Amino acid sequence: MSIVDQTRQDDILVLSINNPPVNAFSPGVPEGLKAGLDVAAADDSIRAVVIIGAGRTFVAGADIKTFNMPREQAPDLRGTVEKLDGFTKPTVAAIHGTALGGGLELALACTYRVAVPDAQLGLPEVKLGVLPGAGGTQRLPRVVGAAKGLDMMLSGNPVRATEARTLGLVDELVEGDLLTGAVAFARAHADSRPLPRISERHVEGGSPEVFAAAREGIKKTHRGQLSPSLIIDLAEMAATRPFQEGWDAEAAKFMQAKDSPQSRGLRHIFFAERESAKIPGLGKDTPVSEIRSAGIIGAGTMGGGIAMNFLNVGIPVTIVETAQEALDRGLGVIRKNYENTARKGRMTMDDVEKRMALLTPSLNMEDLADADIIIEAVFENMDVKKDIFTKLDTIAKPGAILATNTSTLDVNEIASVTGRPENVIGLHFFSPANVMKLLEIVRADKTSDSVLATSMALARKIRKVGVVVGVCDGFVGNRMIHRYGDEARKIVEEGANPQDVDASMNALGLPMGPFQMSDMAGLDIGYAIRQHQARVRGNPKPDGWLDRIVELGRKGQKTGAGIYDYDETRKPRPNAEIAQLIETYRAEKGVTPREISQEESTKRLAYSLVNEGAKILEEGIAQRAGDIDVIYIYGYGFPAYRGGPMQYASEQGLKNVVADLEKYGQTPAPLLQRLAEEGKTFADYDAEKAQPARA
Ligand code: 3H9
Repeated sequence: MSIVDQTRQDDILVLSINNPPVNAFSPGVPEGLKAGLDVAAADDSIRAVVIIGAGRTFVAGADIKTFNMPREQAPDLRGTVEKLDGFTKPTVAAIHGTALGGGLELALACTYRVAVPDAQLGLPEVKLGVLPGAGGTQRLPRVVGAAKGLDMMLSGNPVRATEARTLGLVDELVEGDLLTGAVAFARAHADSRPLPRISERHVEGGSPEVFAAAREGIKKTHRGQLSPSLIIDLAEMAATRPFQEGWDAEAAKFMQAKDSPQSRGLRHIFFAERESAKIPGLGKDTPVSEIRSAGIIGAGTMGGGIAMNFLNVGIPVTIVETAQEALDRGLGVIRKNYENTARKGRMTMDDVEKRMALLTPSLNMEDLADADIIIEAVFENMDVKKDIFTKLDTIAKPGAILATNTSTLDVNEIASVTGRPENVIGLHFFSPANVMKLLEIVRADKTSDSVLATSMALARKIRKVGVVVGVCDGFVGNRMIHRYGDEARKIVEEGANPQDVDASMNALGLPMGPFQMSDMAGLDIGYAIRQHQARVRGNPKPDGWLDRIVELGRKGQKTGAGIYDYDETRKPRPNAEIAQLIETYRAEKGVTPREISQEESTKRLAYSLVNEGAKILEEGIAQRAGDIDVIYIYGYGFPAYRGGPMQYASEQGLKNVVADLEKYGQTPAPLLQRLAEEGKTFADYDAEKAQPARA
């Protein structure tokens, strides 16, 4: 079978695109389609053409891997679309699976579109920092109107074929075999003339107000991003200018967006996320067990949030506490969370009850004897955790996965108290655990491949992005964030105020700076860690300016006051007494405060993450730099359009990063230094590492 297969069904030519896994528009596809159209044009006995995808889907878009190719070598999607639009016989796109991006643009250039009811149609380019570049910005609004077109292109979310039919995007739904239905449709319309062409239509509802509202909207939804504003400009052209003008402008703006660091960052994350699901050395035949029931120990904020993930996908949960009151409180919070969601219209009260019915409260750990997985989510104390795992070892059925939600403690030590360390793993959820998409999957020394593979599959099932990490203090995310916190406190010590430090990270696109984040997480946690580490290392009691704030009883948002003051709106307000406390602290330490620019603050903070990340990579705690980026985007709010901290550093040039680290008194990690000297990026490092594994 060639990449575009031609078959005849009497008077209809069927062009079947066969480019697994998702029939992306890769080299060979445009050539195949154009050749098929030439055959159809030259043969009078062919009355119409059907274009269909082989396998599981129609075309899921341009091949993103070809975005780095020189323009002349990239697959000619626009040329194919132009040829289709000017074609003199009817063409029918037959859609199943997904018609996304360039795939939908291809379909929009056909005369007609038919689809199976559960097909998805959309223009998700904005999620890759680009814009529909093969006529989508000009054709979609001409079919669905200005407002809906903008909504689809700015959200990037697809619509189901049933909705697409109502919108006029699909001409007919095919209930039975798609190819049979599409051929019948093509035959029925083979002689209909003139051929309807979307490029000849007008945009409905394209008033200046609609575009002004869209421009206002993206300030909130896509702050700091390039491609959404280009999309609006082009949709406005579709409404106000001749087709050809919009079509030409689209080509130029597509290139502008594609060549931006933002698009490189988003494309990097698209592939890094998929790569993070792959574990080198873990064979495809590694047995994966089905998780049919879960046990959770601890009904606090974390335990409750974790339970919700299971309930949401229909897995029954037994949740264990030591006291009835704590159990009641935990269940109450879960119910309230669901009821709030129902109030917002995102689930029905019936759904709430169904989920709650899957939840069994218990005061007895013995009730976990049948659970396929047991997750411990009690407070961070090694002795308590060891005690729980010792008991679990006698209670859990053979083969059950025993997981700890520790965020810092040594999973090997926890596993060592059981007689089955191969079944023990760390599953580090991020707070709020029912919302945050990240799951750090901590592979301990003796964790079996099967337990690891089952945990990865479970992550997917409960709709998390699972990333495998190794055992060390804080694993990947928190180990890096500790260095970042240290640097943030140092910058204040040297002269900046906390709000300027936070603003320097907001400027990079993080919704919260380091101090806003620690106020939210609770300052007492970091305080306890610093005290503990000092004790362990035999150091004097820590007495930083932040420790002094905590000692005033200001523990962050939960006490209404931390580094900032808070009211019910939870908006941080700087406090004059805190400013004074910091000043006094500097004076005591003999520090003469100096002006610190936003640029310096941003660099020092971002690069402290990167430097620790490089050490983590060298130690093999993270498998790839891309994994670290995925962790930071899904767990810490690092903006996806920067591609994560490691990709951001690569964009800045690792030579420059090393020079800046040295300038600001940090010692660059050896790996960072090596890559900088060799003129490489972290992506090069990942590729280097992947090479022997694939060979
Ligand atoms: C575009 O079209 C620009 C045009 O407007 C203008 C051009 C001039 N390219 O996600 P999965 C790979 S922009 C290359 O795990 P699922 C993916 O990496 C594009 N590769 O499966 C993975 O590889 P591997 C607009 C692609 O079933 C494998 O396919 N389109 C592409 O969970 C399976 O993917 C989009 O943005 C691609 N376009 O989800 C759609 N797509 O196995 C992006 C996938 O080696 N794609 N791969 O890891 C998706 O949203 C999902 O992949 C899809 C399937 C929903 C299709």
